[in-house]
Amino acid sequence: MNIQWYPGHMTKTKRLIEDNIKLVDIVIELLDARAPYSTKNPDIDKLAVNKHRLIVLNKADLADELITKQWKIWYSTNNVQVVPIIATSGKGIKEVTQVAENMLKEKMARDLARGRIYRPVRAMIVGIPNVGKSTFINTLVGKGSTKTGDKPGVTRGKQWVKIKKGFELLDMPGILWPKFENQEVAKRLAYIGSINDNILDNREMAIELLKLGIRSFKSKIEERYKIEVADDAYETFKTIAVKRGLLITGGGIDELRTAQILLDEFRAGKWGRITVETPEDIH
Ligand SMILES: Nc1nc2c(ncn2[C@@H]2O[C@H](COP(=O)(O)OP(=O)(O)O)[C@@H](O)[C@H]2O)c(=O)[nH]1
Ligand SMILES: [Mg+2]
Repeated sequence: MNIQWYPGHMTKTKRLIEDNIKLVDIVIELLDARAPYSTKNPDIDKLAVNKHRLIVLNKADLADELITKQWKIWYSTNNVQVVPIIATSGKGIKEVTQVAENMLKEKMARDLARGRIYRPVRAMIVGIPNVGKSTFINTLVGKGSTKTGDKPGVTRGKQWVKIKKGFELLDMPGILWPKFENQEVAKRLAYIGSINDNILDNREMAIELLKLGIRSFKSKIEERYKIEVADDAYETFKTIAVKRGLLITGGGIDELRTAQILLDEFRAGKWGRITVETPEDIH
């Protein structure tokens, strides 16, 4: 298997982010908590150099709680704080603004001491497609906030949104690209539904996912499909197809439908809360 995909918009996107990053005090980077390595842009450290950084592990409702804690520790440094959230429900959102404000307190105090004109703290959201940037912005902005109008330097059509007193967010997220040259990463992005399905071999993808599952979360597959999981992924695939009655006329199993159902159910969290990579997997 070889997943081929190339984001043609990369250069343009990169320039846009470089322009916008200049305008903010803090960069909020969204990752998918189910794959916090694979959903991380490889160049963000360079792009956001000298900026305060906050990593948000979104979709925490779908991820393994224990592994989310490991990732939080893994990514935390003096400069980078990590907050798990559920953008769809709003859980953890308040903590994001609190942590951001805390990180910027010193800077604000410094500005004040130097007698500088008051100016709100500004943040922008970045992340690869499908990590939940739009959902997060919508939840964060909520009903109470107000658009503050165009300001010089902001790419036309973009606006600052006041989240609370002294805290503004660029209303357009920066869209980053994943580590597209890495096949292991591509597979994990496919599992969580972050790569367009029509460029994938779903059958192969579902069997690969089962392979990973047999290694790392066997009991969750057994519970979901009420089967005994075999060591061999294709055997397990067939067992699930038969159990679900996914057969074709004339005999045999409907492999395409089985694959689609497996992937859809996994992505919807029906196998349980699963993270497809741990910090240990990546070094
Ligand atoms: N389960 C779950 N789904 C989420 C969460 N946040 C976003 N989503 C879903 O993820 C998908 C992509 O979200 P979107 O905001 O469009 O991502 P974007 O491409 O980064 O802007 C949508 O179907 C959202 O409903 C979350 O915290 N939990
Ligand atoms: Mg979006």
